[in-house]
Amino acid sequence: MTLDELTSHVSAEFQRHYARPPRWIVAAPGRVNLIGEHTDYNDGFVLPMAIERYTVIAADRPDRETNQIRLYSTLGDKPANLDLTMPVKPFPKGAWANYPAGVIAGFLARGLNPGGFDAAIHSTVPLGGGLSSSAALEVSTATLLEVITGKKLDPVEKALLCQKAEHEYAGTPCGIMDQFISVLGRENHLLLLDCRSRRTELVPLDDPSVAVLIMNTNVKHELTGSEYPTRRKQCETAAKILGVPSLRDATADLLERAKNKMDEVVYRRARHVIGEIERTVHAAEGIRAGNWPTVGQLMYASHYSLRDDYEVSCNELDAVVEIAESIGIKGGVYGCRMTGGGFGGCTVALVKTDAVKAISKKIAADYKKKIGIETTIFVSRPAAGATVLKM
Ligand code: GAF
Repeated sequence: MTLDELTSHVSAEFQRHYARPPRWIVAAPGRVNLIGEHTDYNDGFVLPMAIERYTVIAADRPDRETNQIRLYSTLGDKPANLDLTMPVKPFPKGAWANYPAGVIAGFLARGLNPGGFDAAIHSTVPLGGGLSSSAALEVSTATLLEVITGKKLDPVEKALLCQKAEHEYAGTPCGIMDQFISVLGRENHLLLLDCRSRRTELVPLDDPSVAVLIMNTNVKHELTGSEYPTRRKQCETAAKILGVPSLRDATADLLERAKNKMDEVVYRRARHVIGEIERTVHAAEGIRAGNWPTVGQLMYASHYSLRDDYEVSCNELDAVVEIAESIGIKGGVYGCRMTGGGFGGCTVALVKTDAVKAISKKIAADYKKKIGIETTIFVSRPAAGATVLKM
C-alpha cells in the first residue's frame, strides 16, 4: 500500500472504530539494514535504509474531554487504555501497547502532556520480520505526540526517546539503529550512522539499475529471549579483556594477540563485530563508487560471520542466502545476507533491477522446495523517515 492508500485505510479504520473521522494522521517506516549488524551497541557503524512499509496512526481528541488515551490496533491485538491521571506503567511483558506507552511516558517526562486522545493504528511492516516493526510503532507514536503537543523534538532526541521506551517498557536492550533510521530516513538514500558520535551521512542509492530485494523467511524462532542481551554482554566482556572502551576501538590484530586470554565464544563474537564495522565502512565506499560486486561480496562475508561467529542466523536464512549465491552475479544477484537481529525474519539482497522477477521466482521456488514453506519477497526503494500526513 502506498502512503496515500494507507492514509485512506487508517482513516476508514478510525471512522469504523470511533464513529467519526480522525483529525491527525502520521506514519513512520520500518527499515532494512544493508550491512553493519550487531555493531550499533558496540559504538560501530550501520548502513540501513527506511523501507516503503509503514506504521500509520490516525487520531483525534476524545468526544468529551478526558485524560484517557485509547489505542486500537487493526492487527487484532487487544485495545489498550492509558489513564493520564496516573503514572504510565508498563503493561505485562510482551504487550504491544508497551511501545506507545513507553513513548508517551518519555513525552510526559519532558513535561509534554498530550492529554487524552483516541488512536487507530495500522501497519504494513511485517511483525517479527526483523524490519523494525517496533521502532516504526515507537516513532509513529512520537510523531503523533509532536503534532498533538505542538512541540517538535530534535530528531536525535526523538530517536533516543524511542530507544529508551523500548529498553524500559518493552524490556529489549536494543541499540540505536532502528529508531534513528525510522526518524531520519531519506528517499533514495542509505544512512551511514556512526553509533558512537551519532553523526550521520546520507549515502545515495539512486542507481535505477540496482534494486534492494527483501525476502521474509516467514519464520521467527522463539528462543529463550536472552540471546540479544547475552551477545551484548559477550561484546562487553571482550572489550574489557582487550582494555578498550568498546569493540569500536579494537582491531583484528589486538584481538588475535589477546586470543588466549578469552573464551573461544567471546573471541568469535568480537571477531564478528570488529570485522563487521570494517565491512560497513567499505560497503559505504563501494556504494558511493557504484561498485556493486564489491558491496555484494561484503554482504556475503557479513552473513557468514553472523552465521559462524555471531551465531544469530538459522537454517531458513542460510537457505535464502545459499539460493541467492547460487544465482550469482550472472543471474543478477550481487550479494545477500540476513538483516536485523536474526533467528528468522528477513534477508536483504542487492540485485540487478531487470532480473528482479526471475530472481524472486527462483528464490521462492527453491525456498519452498528446501524449507517447505512460502517466502514473501518485495522490493523497496529507500524511503523517507517519519512524516505527518494530516494535521
Ligand atoms: C535489532 C536491534 F534493535 C538493533 O538495535 C540492532 O542491534 C539489530 O538488532 C542488530 O544489528 O534490530
